[in-house]
Amino acid sequence: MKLYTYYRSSAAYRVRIALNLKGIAYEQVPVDLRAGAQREAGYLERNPQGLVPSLEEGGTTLGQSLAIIEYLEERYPEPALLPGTALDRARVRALALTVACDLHPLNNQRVLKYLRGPLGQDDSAVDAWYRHWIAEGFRALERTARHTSDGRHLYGGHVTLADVCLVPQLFNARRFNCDLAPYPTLRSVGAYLETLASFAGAAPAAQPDAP
Ligand SMILES: N[C@@H](CCC(=O)N[C@@H](CS)C(=O)NCC(=O)O)C(=O)O
Repeated sequence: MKLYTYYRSSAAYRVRIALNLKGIAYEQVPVDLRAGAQREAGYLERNPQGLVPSLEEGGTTLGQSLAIIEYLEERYPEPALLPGTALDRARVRALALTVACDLHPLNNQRVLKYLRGPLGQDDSAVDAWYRHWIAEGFRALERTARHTSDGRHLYGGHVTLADVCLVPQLFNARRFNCDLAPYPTLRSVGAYLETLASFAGAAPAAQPDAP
């Protein structure tokens, strides 16, 4: 398997965590987002959206981190990233999608670039935008986590898809100096998960394309 990735991409970071958790060997192909490599013709053939990650296997390429992780979950069921009952699975997916659908896309590089470029916003406006959407998403996650978390995982007592989405988003929020004080449960979960080898090995600083 080949993962097209960028060390600081939180969507790629999710897939790296899932691959590590499942013990799947893979090769990394770095796509330098700062240099615009995601918009080069060769990469667009693989991923028409011009986004990382993409996962290549047996001549086929998949995009969208959550679709990739669900594919891995079906192919390599152990350890399971989704719990045993339909209701629990729906709740875990709801937490994961809060990050992946409602928070992360608003703060993606191309969105921030559009705010800065065509919409003429300065750095302080863009930072305010970024922090606003982190706060909106994290407030809701924290509120839910108070009922679902054991202090080490976002949902229940095992690592799930929700954790795989949370940790990269926490990394991103710290990078943009967001105030995380209002989210003690999220911080506690992140602090524990970051000690696990599968998460630590997927972290941006541990990637071969990190500067
Ligand atoms: N929903 C997509 C999001 C992918 C995404 O936004 N990737 C970002 C990096 S985290 C990217 O490639 N950005 C390139 C750009 O904005 O030009 C997924 O989960 O895979």
